[in-house]
Amino acid sequence: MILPPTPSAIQDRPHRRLNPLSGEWVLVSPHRVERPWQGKVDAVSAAPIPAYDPECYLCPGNRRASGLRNPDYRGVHVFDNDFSALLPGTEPGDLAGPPYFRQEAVRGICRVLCFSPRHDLTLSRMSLEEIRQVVELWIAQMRELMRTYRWVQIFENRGEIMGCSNPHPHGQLWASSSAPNEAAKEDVCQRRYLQERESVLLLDALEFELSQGCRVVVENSHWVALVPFWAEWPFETLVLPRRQVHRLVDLESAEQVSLADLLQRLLTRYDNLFGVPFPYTMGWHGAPNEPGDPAHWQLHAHFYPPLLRSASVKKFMVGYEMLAEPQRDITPEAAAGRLQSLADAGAGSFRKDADR
Ligand code: H2U
Ligand code: ZN
Repeated sequence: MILPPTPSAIQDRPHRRLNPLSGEWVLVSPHRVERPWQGKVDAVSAAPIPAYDPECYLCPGNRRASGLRNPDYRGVHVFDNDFSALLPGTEPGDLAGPPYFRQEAVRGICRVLCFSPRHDLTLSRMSLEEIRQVVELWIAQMRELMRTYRWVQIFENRGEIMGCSNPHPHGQLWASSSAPNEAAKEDVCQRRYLQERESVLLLDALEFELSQGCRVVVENSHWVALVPFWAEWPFETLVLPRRQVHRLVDLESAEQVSLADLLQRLLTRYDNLFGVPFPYTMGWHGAPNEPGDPAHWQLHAHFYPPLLRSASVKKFMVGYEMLAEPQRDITPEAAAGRLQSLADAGAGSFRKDADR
């Protein structure tokens, strides 16, 4: 294995790092961290959230936009999205047209996954057993839909700042007959790495991360959460199983319990970072449902939090990022250091500055 450069050699100078999962570069500008901030500061909403909201379309017993009523559910609850972006009836395939206007029909289904009947909770503040049930739900949905669809994107979009207007703890899934861009890039990159090096990209990266330790945020017997060497978002993390696992459905029950523990601890650190329920988009990537050996794939979850330097300063991927390539100021090592210094016990207590 060829080792990446030690971060210390470039820690305070502009440099680019390659994301080997996407094949794309990110520009790191650590010297800009101290630049004065005169941009937008969003007000952080502090209104108390009730345990049940009669206006919420996810709370038990309430009516949704479609007119359908949610059951009086006690644990997790799934329903087909009333405004699905993908539809099951469509016949997938290439559509005729000139080469510069290529299009294909796509078949799919979208669902909303309620994590809890409690309107006021977040994943980070749910009990280990409740989080384990969410893990079990993700796996059950994946098992069902992987029979029909090529890709099942499970994700959670959390927080007003991410455009998620409803605080009720929930995620979504979109399953489709085609593999979307991010899935396709990761498939190509991991396949090429296996072909060229006869080893698995994310297992090699994890081994190196564990030997260095500087970007590791939380670990337990089965899982590791770290700020990847190539992270684009300031406090981005990657959640990886220690052994090779192709898909969520391959997780053993001990690994599912242990994942609940890791998620609770990671999300508590996120909440403690700026003392607010932390906004993020997270989602799972595993081997697509395609013929052939998925030997190049390692299951992982991405957490992409948008916050930059406080609870109210959001990082926008605009300007150079839209036209050239993503850029970050704080290094992944410094971001991991901040997350390492926070408490991960006492979910939701927003305690700061404890030992890892
Ligand atoms: P967010 O995760 O962005 O909050 O989206 C929630 C989803 O819930 C959104 O995709 C769906 C929206 O289409 N929804 C329903 O299915 N029924 C409703 O009554 C309102 C919202
Ligand atoms: Zn991924």
